[in-house]
Amino acid sequence: PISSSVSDNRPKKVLVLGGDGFCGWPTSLHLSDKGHEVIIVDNLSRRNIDTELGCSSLTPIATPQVRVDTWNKMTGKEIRFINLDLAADYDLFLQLLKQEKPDSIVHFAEQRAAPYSMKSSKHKRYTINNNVGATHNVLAAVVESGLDIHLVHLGTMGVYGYGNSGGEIPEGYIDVVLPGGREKRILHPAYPGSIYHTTKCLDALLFQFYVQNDQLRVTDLHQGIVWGTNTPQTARDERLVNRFDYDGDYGTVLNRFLMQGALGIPLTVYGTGGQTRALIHITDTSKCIELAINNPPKAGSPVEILNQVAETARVRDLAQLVSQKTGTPLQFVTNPRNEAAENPLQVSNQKFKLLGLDPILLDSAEGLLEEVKSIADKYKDRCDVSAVVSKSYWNKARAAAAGQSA
Ligand code: NAD
Ligand code: USQ
Repeated sequence: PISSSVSDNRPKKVLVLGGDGFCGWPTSLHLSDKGHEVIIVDNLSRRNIDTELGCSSLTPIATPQVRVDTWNKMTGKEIRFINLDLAADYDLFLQLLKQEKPDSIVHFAEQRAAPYSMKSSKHKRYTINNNVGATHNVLAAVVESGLDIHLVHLGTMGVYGYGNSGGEIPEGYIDVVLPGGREKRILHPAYPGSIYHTTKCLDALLFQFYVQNDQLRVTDLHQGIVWGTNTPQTARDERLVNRFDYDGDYGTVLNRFLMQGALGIPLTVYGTGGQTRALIHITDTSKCIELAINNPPKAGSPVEILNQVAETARVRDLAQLVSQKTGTPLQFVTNPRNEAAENPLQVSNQKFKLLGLDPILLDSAEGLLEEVKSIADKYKDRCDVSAVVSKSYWNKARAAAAGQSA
């Protein structure tokens, strides 16, 4: 185990909050496959946002009921699905905890797109209220239940910010000397780049408070950008297929480029493409979550923070990689976001490595890159090309530069 955690490989009862989403669904199947009892809690807000935006997953995802039924019949295991809004249905969630007494909660259930969070005041307010509200409800309910439940939360690399140069980003904390000479270990300063990323910084403060005040056991995973679609479990049946977001709000960079490459749409590099970001494949996301639930922090220890990343890469290098594979050219577009045009990024991922993760790296992921491209090719008739361009601007100046109104 890592310094402040204990190794506990027993099968567990796990609530997967947001278990219908891109990361949550494959993780639910992975945990079930490994012998854990899984209960998915999700209010299907992501599917409703697709309706709001007039787009949908490139892959035809089955309803949660069909997904769960297919898995249960195929494997003889039992995943349950509960439709509940974590930001609104506090009493129902508390009742669920008391009834099910889970060992662990994996919390994916937040509005996770930075561009969506920046669309308008309405979207900013929704993202803050939903994400911070859901996280706080989960924490308050764990305390009120009186149960010793380990909470594993999906945070983001974006809490550290991308404006800094030099030095490896540590896992969550830095040692400082305070005015007066006192030495202290503090949370790494937060430099969020969007309202969405800001919610993850606010979450981190809530965790710090509840761990200190109520001795909750909390693990916060600062995850990089996830790429890929299927995992060994979701590939087992068409009805288990994972979602594939490609639109300007929810599509993340490498999956977007692979999809654009497969369809011959010029690869939309924002600005100079000098932004460096952390990446991880969806199969490794699922593995990391199991490692986290099997290595909970000891009671009384600070929030356990791990960087859930495989490697870092520069956006224009990712575009070039995909361009070489597909022959689709790059298209440099005015950056709709307010972010550093160029940034270096070095990140420690020592803790997951110590726990045994051997992450998938792009250099040796030829087959997996091909797989995403072939999925995009298979479902290309479902693509709405008009949804590819990002229509979210960080501020009025950005919108004006792109010739749009914010
Ligand atoms: P997603 O939108 O596909 O899944 C989130 C799920 O949570 C959805 O199914 C949604 O319906 C549900 N949800 C949202 N608010 C809810 C609420 N109030 N009550 C109940 N359910 C609710 O997102 P994802 O890509 O699977 O990301 C999952 C988590 O991982 C997020 O917290 C995100 O911030 C984090 N993360 C994602 C990435 C990535 O690249 N996708 C990278 C780093 C971190
Ligand atoms: N980008 C392009 N072209 C595109 C799309 C994106 O150049 O077509 C650039 C963006 O400007 C940005 C970078 O690629 O510099 C990454 O953008 P992204 O949309 O892939 O990722 P981001 O907005 O940071 O958000 C995603 C997830 C979020 C998660 C975060 C992890 O949606 O939930 O928290 O990745 S991280 O980036 O490490 O903070």
